[in-house]
Amino acid sequence: MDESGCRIHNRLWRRESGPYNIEVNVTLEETIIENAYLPLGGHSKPENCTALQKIAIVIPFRNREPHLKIWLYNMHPFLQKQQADYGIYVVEQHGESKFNRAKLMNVGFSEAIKEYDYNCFIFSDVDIIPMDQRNLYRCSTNPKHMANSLDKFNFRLLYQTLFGGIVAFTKEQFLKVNGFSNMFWGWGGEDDELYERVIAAKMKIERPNPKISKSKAILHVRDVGNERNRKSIPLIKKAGIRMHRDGLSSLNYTIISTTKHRLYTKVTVDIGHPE
Ligand code: UDH
Repeated sequence: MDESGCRIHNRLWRRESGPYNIEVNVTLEETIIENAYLPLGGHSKPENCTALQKIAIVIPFRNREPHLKIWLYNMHPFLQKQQADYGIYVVEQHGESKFNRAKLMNVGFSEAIKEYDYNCFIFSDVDIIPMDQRNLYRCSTNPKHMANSLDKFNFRLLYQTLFGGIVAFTKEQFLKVNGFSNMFWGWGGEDDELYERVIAAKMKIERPNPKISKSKAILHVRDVGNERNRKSIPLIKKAGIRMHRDGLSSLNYTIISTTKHRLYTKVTVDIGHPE
């Protein structure tokens, strides 16, 4: 897919692009004032062209308000400069059971497609913010790993199959792998399992040039309720065998509420607990 509808404008921002100052001392009030023209739900599209990609950004969430505020403050202008047609879905896990990042991503995908004709999905942690305006938040011919150059890892790829932090899938690519596994409770492994799905589905992964995809990861301690998952390795090994019965096709959840905030749509969901 290309962005022909917005080509002229893309050229304009390319010329003015470059390092980008991330603002971390922000209040939610300031963020709302800066973006007062946005319709409720945080959905924005370019005024003078039709973007071919309609992008849902899905953020897994629980108790990370300070990070969400910083993400929203920086990312709305960033995405608008890229002439993106995008909506923001913050998918909040209800209750106290172990955090399940991957299942929340599946819920975000399933809820977003009910609202708009999205054809690109960017699954992003709430605490990673791009440092360069040239880092295109778009889908590509292959699933794309976008968190390949983080400041906290000295802008290096930790290991070759790393697929965590931010990934972008077209709708077709995501359906082809049946989404994420629903079976990863606690921290770690679900991203490696998704990588195995991509390979099992005979796709490759792409990464942007690490000089351009430099991003800031906000440092934090491990969250309560997101302790390391010690059951992930056997699941990762059998990803290819399990993927067609564990994922979007087996997803069950109960929506507690869907709220259209000024800057994002918040979906609060009960996703159950580990078996
Ligand atoms: N999250 C919450 N609340 C929680 C836990 C996680 O909102 O209680 C969300 C949030 O969007 C966060 C994401 O889940 O950004 C990932 O969780 P994390 O921030 O704890 O993950 P971390 O920064 O990931 O530790 C680093 C991954 C690099 C190594 C990958 C190896 N597979």
